[in-house]
Amino acid sequence: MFETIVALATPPSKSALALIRLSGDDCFKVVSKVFSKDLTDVKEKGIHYGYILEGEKQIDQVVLLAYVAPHSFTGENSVEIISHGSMLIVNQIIGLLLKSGARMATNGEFSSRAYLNGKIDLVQAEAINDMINATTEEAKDLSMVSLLGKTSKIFKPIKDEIGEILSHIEVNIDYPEYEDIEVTSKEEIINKCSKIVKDVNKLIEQGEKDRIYKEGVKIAIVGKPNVGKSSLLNVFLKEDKAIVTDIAGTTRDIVEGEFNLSGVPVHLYDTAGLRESTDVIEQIGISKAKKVIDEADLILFLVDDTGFDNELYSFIKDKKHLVVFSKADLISNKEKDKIYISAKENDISELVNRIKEELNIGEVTIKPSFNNTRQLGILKSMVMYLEQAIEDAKDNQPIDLISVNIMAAYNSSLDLLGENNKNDLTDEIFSRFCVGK
Ligand SMILES: Nc1nc2c(ncn2[C@@H]2O[C@H](COP(=O)(O)OP(=O)(O)OP(=O)(O)O)[C@@H](O)[C@H]2O)c(=O)[nH]1
Ligand SMILES: [Mg+2]
Repeated sequence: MFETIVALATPPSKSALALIRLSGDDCFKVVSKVFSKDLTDVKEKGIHYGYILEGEKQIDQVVLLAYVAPHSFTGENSVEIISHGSMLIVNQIIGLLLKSGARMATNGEFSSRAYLNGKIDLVQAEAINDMINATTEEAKDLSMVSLLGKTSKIFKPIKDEIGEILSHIEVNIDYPEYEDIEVTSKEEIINKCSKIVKDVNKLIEQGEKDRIYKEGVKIAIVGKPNVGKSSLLNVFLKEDKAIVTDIAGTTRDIVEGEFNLSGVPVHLYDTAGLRESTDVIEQIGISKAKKVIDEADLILFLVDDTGFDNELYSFIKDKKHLVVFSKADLISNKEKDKIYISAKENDISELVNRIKEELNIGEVTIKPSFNNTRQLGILKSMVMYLEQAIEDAKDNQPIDLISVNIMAAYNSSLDLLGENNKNDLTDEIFSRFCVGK
């Protein structure tokens, strides 16, 4: 039996309307204590118009949606109250519901209940959070595919195939006297596992490609003072975010911005020009720049007509980078194959193309994919277990030893969709959700 939980599902600020949701077995009882209509015996879903009451006093005029278990998002009795969107009203209503027996929901608790009640699997639950956090249409579309259950669906045959191999192995272990079966089984194990490894590797490849649409990439602009780093950031962001002057050492702190590069959310960092400095503030800026360099997926190493600094370059050359020649409007003899930009003339098209090449950003095809760290980690461990099983089978190891790794792969496949015992790991996943979702 689940307690009745309550949370505001809309942003906690002034708006035309607000949506407060509740879920739990006693949900209708709790709500009836503060609503002008008695909903205790509600038998079917419906829309109710009325008042939230504190004793006799009308607190707000509301519309209330009642969902009867199991036909709700969580699979439990649920209510959505649409009130006027003043935080004063919202707090009053939630306060009354808490007094009537509800408790505040924790982050993601509604989704967690939907998962625990078997309404959605773990991949679908993760997709809900991804949908909410998506900043590009592509990221949102990829999440939608998983939310619809299509990603989980393409994985089910793989899970079933592993289960089937395991059941065959059990026959061998239970009836070892039939040697013939064992011989064919080992060959079969190798063939079947190899096919599954191939299928899972395809999923990994697809997921790795799609991952950047969801997670985004970090790009840092690095170089000597005054080479035009901040000017470049401003062109990318299409706003004058960073201060630009002709004084070397203008940027001290990291200036950050985000933009959409063909569907990939790019987190861009403008850094303090790197040089030996006795200025304490500048020194701090430079050490912050070094940290950003460490964490970046790609570095744009900016060079202007004052020349290429080998010492600085050696600092970034082992990281993924592009050498970019700035202030192209001042350069008359451009060399082939070099990347030129002019912030002054708003011309960064060549650089944009090279960034896309470097980060493998092309046209995204929206299809089912497992593209977050957890999912890809599980798929990779499945491959590892199955490859070990194949190797053991080739070495003619005893069948029960081979089965240990196949069993581990099977367990991983259950973890992927969250079909294994629902554990601490799932708590961790839901804790990243918003309250009210
Ligand atoms: N002609 C020309 N000048 C540019 C261009 N980009 C930047 N500048 C000039 O170069 C100077 C330095 O530009 P910033 O963008 O502040 O350079 P920075 O690398 O951020 O400098 P620090 O923050 O001091 O490290 C300014 O006077 C800019 O107007 C360009 O494309 N063409
Ligand atoms: Mg700057």
